Amino acid sequence: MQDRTHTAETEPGDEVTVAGWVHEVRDLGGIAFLILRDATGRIQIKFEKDEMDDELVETGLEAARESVISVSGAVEEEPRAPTGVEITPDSVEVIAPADPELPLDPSGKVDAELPTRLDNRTLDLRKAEVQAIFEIRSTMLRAVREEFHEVGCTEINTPKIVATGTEGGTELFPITYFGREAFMNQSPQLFKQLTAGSNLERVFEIGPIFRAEEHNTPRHLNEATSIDFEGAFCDHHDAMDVVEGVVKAAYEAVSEESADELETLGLGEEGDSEFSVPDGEFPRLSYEEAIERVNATGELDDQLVWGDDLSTEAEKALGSDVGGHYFVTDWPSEIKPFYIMDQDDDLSTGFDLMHPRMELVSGGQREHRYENLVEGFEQQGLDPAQFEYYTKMFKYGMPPHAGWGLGGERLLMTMLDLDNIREAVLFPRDRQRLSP
Ligand code: ATP
Ligand code: AMO
Repeated sequence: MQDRTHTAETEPGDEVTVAGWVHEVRDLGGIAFLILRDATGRIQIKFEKDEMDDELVETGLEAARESVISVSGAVEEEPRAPTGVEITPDSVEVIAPADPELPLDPSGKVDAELPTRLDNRTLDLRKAEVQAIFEIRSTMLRAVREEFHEVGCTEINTPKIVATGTEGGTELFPITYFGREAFMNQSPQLFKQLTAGSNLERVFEIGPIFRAEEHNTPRHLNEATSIDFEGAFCDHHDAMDVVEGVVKAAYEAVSEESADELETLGLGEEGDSEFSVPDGEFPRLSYEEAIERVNATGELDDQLVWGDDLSTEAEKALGSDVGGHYFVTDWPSEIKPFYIMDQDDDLSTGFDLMHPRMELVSGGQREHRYENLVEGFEQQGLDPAQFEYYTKMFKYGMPPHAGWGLGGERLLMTMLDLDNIREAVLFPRDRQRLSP
C-alpha cells in the first residue's frame, strides 16, 4: 500500500497519494468521475477512458461504493469539479473492497430510520451531518474541560463499580462483584464530595453514569455522560455561577470553532439558524415563582401545588414562557436528595438548570454537618450504616461545599436541536439496545 501523502484538502500542482472511501462513481461514457471521501472532505478523480490504461480505469470504476482505495496522481485545477480541483490518477489501489449490498446509504440519498443507523453506526458516521455532531461533541467537551481548568478545578476519575446507589433505589443496575452484590454507578455524587473535602477542593469529572430507567424516551439513556462539578467553600450560588460559565463556554467554542459543522447541520449563518450563543445572565426563578408562572400559562390541566415536581408538561410550558436557559432555585426540601443542604424546614439549596426543552442540570449546596447528614439518610429510608465509607469522612473536617451534574448528551442535543438523545451518542444504550 502506498502511504497517504495528502488528505482531500489538496492544492493544484501537488503530486499526491490520497486514500479514503469511494463516495460515488459517475460514468458518463468517455469520461468518468470517482468522488473519494475522507475525514476532511471529498475530491474528484477523473478517468478519461481513451487516454488511460484500461486496467487503471477498470480498478477505479469497478470499486464498489464505500470501498477504501488509494489514488496517486497530479492535482489540477478544475472549476467544474465539486471542490474546484481534481486528480488525474497514475495508479489506483483497492485497499478494502466493500460489499455492494450496503445496509445503509452513507451518501444520504436514501433515508434510514434511527435503529438502522445505530445498527450500522460506522456507515452512518460517514455522513457529513452525523460526523458533524461528533466533531461538535468533541469541541464542546474540550471547551468544558478548559473552562473547568480556568476556574481552578482538577479533573478526577471515580469508580463506576460501586457498593451503593445515591439517586433513589429503583434505578440501579446490579452486577456481581466476586460473589458480592455491586452496582454500576448512577452518579459520582458521593465520590466527588469525598474528593472536594480534601486539599483538591475544586474537582470535575466527565464520565459515564448508569441508570436503569424503565421508560423509553427521546431524552433518557441508560448510559449517559455526566459532567460533574464539586467545590469546597462554595455555596449553591457559586455552583450556579460555575455551571452558567461552563454552558456558555461550550456554546461559544462551538460557535467559534465549529462553523463548518454547524453549516452542515443547517444551523449556520446560511441555515435556519437555530444555533445561538445564550446571551445575558440565566434568570434564577425560585421554585415558588416557577410554579406560579406555570399555572399562569394555563397550559396544564391540573394546577401545580407546593411540593409537586415539575412534570415534563410543566417544564415545556415554563420553557416556552421564559424562552431561554433558566435556573429553578429554592426547591422544597422534601423532593431533594439527602445530600442537599436545607435552608430552613421547608426550603433546600437545590437548584436545576433548565433549557426550554428539558432539564440539563441538578445541583445544590451539600449537607456537610455529620449529624444532619446521618439524620437525612434516615429520613429518606436509607441505612446510614451502608454509607459509612462516605459519612465517616464528614467527621474529620468536611468543609461547606456545593456542586452539580450536567447531562453531556442533553447539553449537545439541546444545543444542536437534535430530536433524539440517541443521536448525541456514538453507541447508545437504551432498553432495547445492548450492541453495538
Ligand atoms: P469537456 O470537453 O467539456 O471537458 P469531455 O468531452 O471531456 O468534456 P464529456 O463526456 O463531454 O467529456 O463530459 C460529460 C459531462 O462532464 C459534461 O457535462 C462536462 O461538462 C462534464 N465534465 C467534463 N469534465 C469535467 C470535470 N473535470 N469535472 C466536472 N465535470 C466535468
Ligand atoms: P440528576 O439525577 O438530576 O442529578 O442528574 C444530573 C443530570 O444528568 C442528566 N441525566 C441523564 N441524561 C440522560 N439520560 C439519563 N438517564 C439521565 N439521568 C440524568 C440530566 C440531569 O439533569 N448527583 C446529582 C447531581 C449533583 O447534585 O451534583 C445527579 O445525579 O441532564
